[in-house]
Parts: sequence; structure tokens; C-alpha cells
Amino acid sequence: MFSKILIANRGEIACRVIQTARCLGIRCVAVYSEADRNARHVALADEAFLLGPAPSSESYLRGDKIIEIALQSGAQAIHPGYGFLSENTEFADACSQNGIVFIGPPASAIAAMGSKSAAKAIMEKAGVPLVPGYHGDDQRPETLRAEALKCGFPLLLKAVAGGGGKGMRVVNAIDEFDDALSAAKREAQNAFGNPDMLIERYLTQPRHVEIQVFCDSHGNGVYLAERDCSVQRRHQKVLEEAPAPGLSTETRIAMGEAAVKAAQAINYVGAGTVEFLYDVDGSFFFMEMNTRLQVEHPVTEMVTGQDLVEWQLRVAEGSPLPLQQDQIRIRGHALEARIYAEDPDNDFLPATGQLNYLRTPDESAHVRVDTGVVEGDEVSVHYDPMIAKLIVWDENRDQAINRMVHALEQYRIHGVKTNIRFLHALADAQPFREANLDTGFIEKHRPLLFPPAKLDLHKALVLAAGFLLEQKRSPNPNNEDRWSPFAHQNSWRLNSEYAKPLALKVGDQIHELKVLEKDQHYEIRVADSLYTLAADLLNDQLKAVINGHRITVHATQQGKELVVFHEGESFRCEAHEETFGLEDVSAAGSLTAPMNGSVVAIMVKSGDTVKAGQTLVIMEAMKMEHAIKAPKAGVVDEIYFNEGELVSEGAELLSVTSDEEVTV
Ligand code: MV4
Repeated sequence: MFSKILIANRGEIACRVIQTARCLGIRCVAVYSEADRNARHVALADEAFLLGPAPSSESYLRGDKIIEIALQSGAQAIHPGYGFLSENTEFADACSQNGIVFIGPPASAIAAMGSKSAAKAIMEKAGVPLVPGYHGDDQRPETLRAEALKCGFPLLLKAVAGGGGKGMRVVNAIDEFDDALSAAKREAQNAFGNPDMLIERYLTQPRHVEIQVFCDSHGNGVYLAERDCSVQRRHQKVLEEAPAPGLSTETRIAMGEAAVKAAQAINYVGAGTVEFLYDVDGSFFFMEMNTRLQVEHPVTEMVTGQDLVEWQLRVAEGSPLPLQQDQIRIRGHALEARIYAEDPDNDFLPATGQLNYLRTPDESAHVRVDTGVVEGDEVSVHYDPMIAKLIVWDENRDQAINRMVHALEQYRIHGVKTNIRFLHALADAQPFREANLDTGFIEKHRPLLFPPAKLDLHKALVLAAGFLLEQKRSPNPNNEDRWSPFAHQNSWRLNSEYAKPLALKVGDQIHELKVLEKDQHYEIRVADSLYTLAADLLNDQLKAVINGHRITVHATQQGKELVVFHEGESFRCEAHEETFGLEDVSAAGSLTAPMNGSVVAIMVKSGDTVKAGQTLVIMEAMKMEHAIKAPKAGVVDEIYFNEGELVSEGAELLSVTSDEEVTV
């Protein structure tokens, strides 16, 4: 086995590869861009080398530099992950030329799948089912037109050089054909520098079902079941699962055997995926082959119990496949959701920013999180906006969906917009539970996937208030934002007779709340409704009983902003300055020491009735005297310092109970 490998990638897949290498006792060399100096994959590796500036073209795509680093560091093999250099034939060749093992297929196998028409020709010869159509070299318009008539309508024009859905055009009838052909050719020429087209019968409701294959360098090949990746958005996978719901054992075997034939037709070695269109009648057709380990490989790992990165390393080093076909079993059901930094409410535009608050679900035999980021990391414009993959497993699909829904509720992010809520709606949607899948799923069920907030505004405000109030009672020792109005320990106790106003801003709207503190609960008035709230805060977890309904939410305060998380939703508001500023702690009336200094004089004694603005204590700091005045009328409870004592900034000097009544 290798003793040292280089991982030519970043993010979650680099971390994923390092994890398995570690388990096998293999040392890891990471590479990184200037934007990734503090990235998780760099920290996890045994050593790491800087490649260059943030743009991929100057860093993760610099194959020459990467090979140089591999040679210099003594790495015997390079794992390319996915994307970047993973399907680059020149890079695979350059590795071999330098005596470095490329952990992936031979360059010739990558090249064979580069052209759709060439790939189809190979697959046809190998006996792999193809969508009926034309994939010949004769590209004369009259030939294509004649082939279109033979094929029938609707048909699909696909760019021979295309991929990922680019350069495709549906043609519904022959009279549309000529215009569609010239438009598609123009598009393909612009996008790929190759105008060639192939023609296929258009399947209107196909599913994307792909087979995981593995081949070793001794001519053995196996399939490790299939994944259903039908839930996509603009050719980006969103949710993947294994096995494919409703696929019969016979189809699984037929598809698996076809996939292995496909791989062996191109002398494949390593991990590969053969994608099929799976039609409503149960027939399936070769679509393309991906010559890399794919993003969604974990669902296969969860149902087979195999570590596919370990398989890759063993096969790359020349060992035979760890298992034979009849030793590969599938158990239970796995789902993967891709958590992206994007804004579902703004056409899923990629989002950037800092992951100020990041909480992941607890990992277990049922829940796995593959990620390359930690709290505080930046999601930049330079790379793929995927934050993590959330993978769940259970004995059957229905239970796996429940696991996914719950795990998504535990995934909490603030600082960057994410698709978590969208994923939650998706996984929980009835048509998804019923496995009514096809590649048009998201478009078809759009209204279900953007549901209105479950938490109503008033309840959310009450919970936000509960969080603020509880946080003030027992300030989180980790909360170092001493200047935040919420962090203040203030001596004004809310007593049972008096209500305290609290203003929370949601968007541009300011909501006035009135809070009455009772013995074991609060009474909070919002507009015309009165809520009874009992709340118990432990770190960021608030256990609340709101009008008798016990729920758990989480909350975090980021600067002025307060975020309440509930069942995959997040509610954001801002404590309106004046509330805490004026009511609580104004600079003039603070009962805490404004700075390090000494107590010069105490002007009151406990039990004294004081008026608003009355001087209570005089402090001296930096040779200047500061009067600490009562912010409103009340009674002095207790004085915590004696004259002459030193006090540190923020220390509570005395407590005063207000008798200024504010009616609820
Ligand atoms: C198709 C098809 C229907 N009929 N081919 C899209 C990506 C490209 N690799 C192949 N694609 C499709 N080819 C025929 N003959 C529908 C799609 C398709 C699709 C396939 C898989 C996953 C998502 C998809 C979304 C839209 C269209």
C-alpha cells in the first residue's frame, strides 16, 4: 500500500479522502490556494503546500505544480477527488510519466467517454442499451433530418461534445426540426467548439438512475447497486438515494451487468459511474459514464457497508477488488442532501459570506456529515458553493426520510443563505415520500417546496424575546460581545407588577412587546395577543413552553441580529436599539462600572428610594470622576462595593428595583 498520497482537491472530498487514508495509515499531503490557508482539509492533512491565488486556474487546476509537489514531498499517488483535474487526460498522463499513480482510471478510459457519440458507439458494440436515435459522423442536415423522421417525435438534439444538460433541444414535430437544428448547432459551437449533434427519442418522464461500478487492474469488475438522482435542479443534483425506489431486483441486476460491460468495454480501472435514463415502463438506456468517484458516493457506502475511497486506494495500488459480485449486499436505504450556500428565494443564486454560526446534526450510525468547512469559514465566490453533504441511513426509505427531515432540523447555519429549508420541504413533501420521482420533480412540485413559515410571527417574536430575557438572566460565558446590549448584566429586575417594553425589528417593521416577569414564567403581549412563556436556555438551546405548548428552538445572536431556528426554519430579528439602550442601560444611567476604576463615593444606602437621574455612586477612572445615576425611580436593593474599592469595567455596582409602573 502507498505510504503517502497527495490529495489534489479541497473541501469535503479532500477531507473525505484524508479520513480513509488516515484509517489505512497513509500519510496525506494537501494542496491549497491562498483562500484556503485555514481550510479544514489543510488542517487535517499531515502537510500542505500552497499552490497559488484563489482562482482555480491558478491553484487547484495547476497540474504541473501539483505533480512537482508530489515529487518533492515523496507522495506515491495522487487522488484527484471530483471536479478540477479528476477527468483531465493530460493530468492523468502526466502523473504516469512522472512515476506517480493517478488514483483513477487510465487516461484512455477518460478519453473514451469524452465524446457522447463515441461513447454511444462503444456502448452499442458492448451491448449496452441505448436510447433509439442517431449518433453517426455524417452531420449533413439532410441526413439528420432523415434520421429524425426515422426516430420519431418528440426527439432530443444533444451536442456530441455536451454534458450536464448543455446544448440540448427538444423537437416536437418535423416542422420545428430545421430551426431547432441550426440553433442547437450554433449553441454547441459556441459552448464547446463542436457543432455536432446526436438525435435521441425524447423520454418525457425519465428517472436518473446510475450504477456504481468498480474495476481492478486484473480484469475484474463489479457493480455496487444503484443511486437514484432524479431530484435535480438545472442539472445539479439535490437529493440522491440508494437503492432506487421501486427498482426490481431483475432490473438492478440487468442494469448492473450492463454497467460493468460498459466499464469493461473501455478497460476501466477504479471507481466509475454509469448513468442511465430509467423510463416509466422499466426500460433503461445508457446516458453517460463518469470516470471519477462521485459526490453522491456516500449513499452507496451506507447501503453496502463499503468504503469506496479504500477500494480506490487498494485498486490503484494494484490489489484485486475487495469483494466479488456475490459478496456485495445492500441493506436498508440511504439518502443524501446537498447543502448549498444559495438563496432558494432568489432563483437559487449562489450565496457567499462567513459561516458565523454553524451547527451540524449529531453523527451516528444513521447520520453522516461530509463537509470541508467549520464555523467561521468563508464561503467564497471562487469555488463550488456546496457546504456539506448530509447523509442518512435507515432500514427502509420511509424511516430514512424521517431521519433526513430531523437531521436537517438540526443543521443550523447563520451568516450565509442556504437551501436547508428547501431541502427540508423537499424531503418531507408527500410526492417525495411516495417516490413519485422523475427528473422534473422540483419544477412539478414547486409550490410544495416553498411552504409558508410554520412558526407564526408572534410566536417567533415571543421566542426571540424569551431567548433575550433568558440570556440576560444567565449570560452565556462564551458570549464575549460585551458591547452588545444583550450581554449586559443589569440590575433592574423585572418584578411581578411591572411590564417592560421590548421592541423587535423584523425587516423594516418594529414590533412592540410588553414583558411581564412572573415567578416561573413571562407574560408577553404582542399586539393584541397575550402569550405565557416559560423558557429554559442552555447554551443556544431554548426549551420553551408557549401557551402550554412545549417546543425546543435554538437561537444565536450575531451582532445586533438574533436568529431563532425551529424545525429547519430560521427567523431573524433585531433588538431595536432604544429598547435596551434607554430602558436598560444608557451610558448616563448604567449601574455597571463603565470602565476600570475605583469607587469614590456611595451616595445612597440600601432601602433608599431614589428618583430618576439621582446620583447613586461616583467612580473615578483616568483621573476623572463619573457619576452613576439612576435611570429611573426605584428602591436601592443592594450595594456590592465599598468606597475606595477597585472595580473592573462591567462590574455591577448596585441593584435598584424600579417602581415605575408600565401596564401590560
Ligand atoms: C435525455 C432526457 C430525455 N430523453 N435524453 C440531461 C443531462 C444529460 N446528460 C442528459 N439529460 C437528459 N437526457 C433523452 N433521450 C432527459 C434528460 C434530462 C435529465 C437527465 C438526467 C437528470 C436530469 C435531467 C433533467 C432534464 C433532462
